Amino acid sequence: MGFNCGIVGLPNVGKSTLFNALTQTAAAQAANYPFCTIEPNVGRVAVPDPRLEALSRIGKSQKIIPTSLEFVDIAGLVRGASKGEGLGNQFLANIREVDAIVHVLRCFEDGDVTHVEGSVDPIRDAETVETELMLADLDSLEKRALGLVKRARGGDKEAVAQMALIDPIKAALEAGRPARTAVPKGEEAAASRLQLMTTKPVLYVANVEEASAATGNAQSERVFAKARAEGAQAVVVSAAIEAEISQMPEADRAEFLASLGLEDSGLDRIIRAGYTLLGLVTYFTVGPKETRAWTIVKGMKAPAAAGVIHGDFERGFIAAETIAYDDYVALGGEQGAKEAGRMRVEGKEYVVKDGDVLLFRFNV
Ligand SMILES: Nc1nc2c(ncn2[C@@H]2O[C@H](COP(=O)(O)OP(=O)(O)O)[C@@H](O)[C@H]2O)c(=O)[nH]1
Ligand SMILES: [Mg+2]
Repeated sequence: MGFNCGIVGLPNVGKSTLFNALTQTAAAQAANYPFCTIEPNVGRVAVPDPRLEALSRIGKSQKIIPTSLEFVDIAGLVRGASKGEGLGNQFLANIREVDAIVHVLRCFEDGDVTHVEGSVDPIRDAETVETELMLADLDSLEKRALGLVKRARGGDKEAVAQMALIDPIKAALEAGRPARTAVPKGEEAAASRLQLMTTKPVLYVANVEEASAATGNAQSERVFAKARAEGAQAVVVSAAIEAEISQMPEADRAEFLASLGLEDSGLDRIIRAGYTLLGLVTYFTVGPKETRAWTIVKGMKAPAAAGVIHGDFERGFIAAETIAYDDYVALGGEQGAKEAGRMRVEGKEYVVKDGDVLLFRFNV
């Protein structure tokens, strides 16, 4: 499954610094994991998950294969992009293709790094970017509505239904609110087919100076307040520090992070937040060869989850032997869980939960 996050923001806010840190970390892992930079601006990175270590120790697996997430470094947007300024249309086309938006906001002061708007103000910057996205969405909805209105008048039921979805979204955009605020519950899938940018989930990344990496600063506080007001996620990072960490041997990282008062790297937090933002959850398979994490969409049933491994597993699905992560660890693995009656045999209607350790029975 190809889920991805587009890194978006004004020029010079630290997007490429973050992207490069992400892919360098991935490159350093490449000896162990099949991750890589797919194109110069597209990279696939491992989703850090400490549960893998614990499972592989118990299962005595030879190796660990984490699941992964794709990031796209999208060229900087400038005011007027929706009217074709800067890389305008190309930029917008790139954003339409991603599943979620990682919006980088400059919260660091640095006289040597030019700010396109002349001063550091992440809220103004966020609004500049959002305005361009909303204008472009409005433009594309208006074009879509033109054709639909005719069909709706002719009694086309599907067109009528689409208009009913589009009208309130258009009204929201005209009032300066993102499309996501006007999507009725249960209509998310239909709305996503409209290919709008402001329906996509957003993670704000407040890029602060090195000294504020652990605490954040006054500007990042404002970003968090904005995120809270919107029900969005936000993380504080220092892209400069992340770039430094990504060059370090794995063994030195924990100490360096601790010396800065950090528990984990900002990149790890971004990757995990991106994963959650996309509504993704993880299940595991554990065996002597490998302990592996698999990505599914929250709410997926067992046969579809099996299909992520192989189509045959889905077609010939019989059952899923299921052990919850906590049980697997507490009871010392499969055998212990079985003896304690904590291994369940789940059928076709079972909704797979985050952390399930699964073994599929299938027949083709
Ligand atoms: N001091 C400082 N400079 C940064 C930080 N993040 C990025 N920069 C600098 O800002 C400039 C633009 O960064 P870049 O990642 O290319 O921005 P992009 O245009 O958003 O891709 C570069 O000179 C970076 O070194 C940071 O956290 N602190
Ligand atoms: Mg860049």
